[in-house]
Amino acid sequence: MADVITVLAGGTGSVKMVRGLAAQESKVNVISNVGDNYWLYGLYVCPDIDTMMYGLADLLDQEKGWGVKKDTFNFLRQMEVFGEETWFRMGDRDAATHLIRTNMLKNGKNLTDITKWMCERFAVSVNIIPVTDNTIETRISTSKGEMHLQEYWVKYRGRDEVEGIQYIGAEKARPNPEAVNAIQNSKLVILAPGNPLTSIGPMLQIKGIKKELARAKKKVVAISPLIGDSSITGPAAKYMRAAGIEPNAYGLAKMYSDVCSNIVIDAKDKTLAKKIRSLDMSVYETKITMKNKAAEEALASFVTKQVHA
Ligand code: FO1
Repeated sequence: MADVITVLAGGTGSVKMVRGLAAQESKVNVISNVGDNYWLYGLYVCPDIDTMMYGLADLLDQEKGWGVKKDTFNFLRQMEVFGEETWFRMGDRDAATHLIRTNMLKNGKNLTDITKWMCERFAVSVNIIPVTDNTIETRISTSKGEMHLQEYWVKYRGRDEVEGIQYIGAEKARPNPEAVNAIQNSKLVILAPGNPLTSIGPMLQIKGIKKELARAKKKVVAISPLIGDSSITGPAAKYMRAAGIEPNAYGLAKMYSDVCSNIVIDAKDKTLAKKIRSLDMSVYETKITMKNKAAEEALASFVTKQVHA
């Protein structure tokens, strides 16, 4: 099998994982979540694609985990003058990405080709593939009603109890043929340490993707984004509880057990290993937090060298 690695990705943990892999592997594909894409001011924002692109181009605001570093917010300030809502902090340079993407979409290009073109402009050599060119929208139900993920998480700061998660459009979405090819032609497929419900979950709802992963299960490895019953960053544990999934590495393994035969968990979670093995999964233990570049590369190297897919 070709020496290619494919990562299903969404969010900042995924960026760290991919950066670590790209530092040592010659060919890395990223299949990106599109469920949190969001229309704002007539612009199409693709947070997971952009965070990955900026992260690999060394443009990412590392502190926030999204947006362009040292960006300015003049456009947003002017939108406020015009009476628009400004809870979604779109920076000026970031806005250029959304504007050009939206124009290209209006001119008939698809998200796959636009992303490829943008990666070239940003000199990103990792191949970022949107999981589908169709629309999927992750929506969150709360006691206050149901809303887009960005509204729940950014506008209302994830305050309310989550009652349910829906992936509108996922059922009918066609898998990106490039994503299917990438899964088939890789020696290893990694489910990145992203939120299992809102970053990786929407992609697993696409039948063609789930089927392809299930077929390739032996070479699929998930990296846990949790230590104990908490997420390393973000609200993964909260969404897992809401979906009735045990918020720990075992719950994650069970959720992924149809599509994955290997899981990397934190050494602190080693007491869960036996229970996870009962799901017919191989368990690998190491340090999964990635606080700096050395830690990103160490985890990537552990995964590529230790996981016997
Ligand atoms: N997250 C926030 O918490 N606040 C923001 O104002 C915000 C703006 C933003 C702009 C562009 C972009 O690509 C991402 C942005 N994010 C923001 C992150 C985003 O809401 C989510 O964290 C991701 O969708 C989760 O993967």
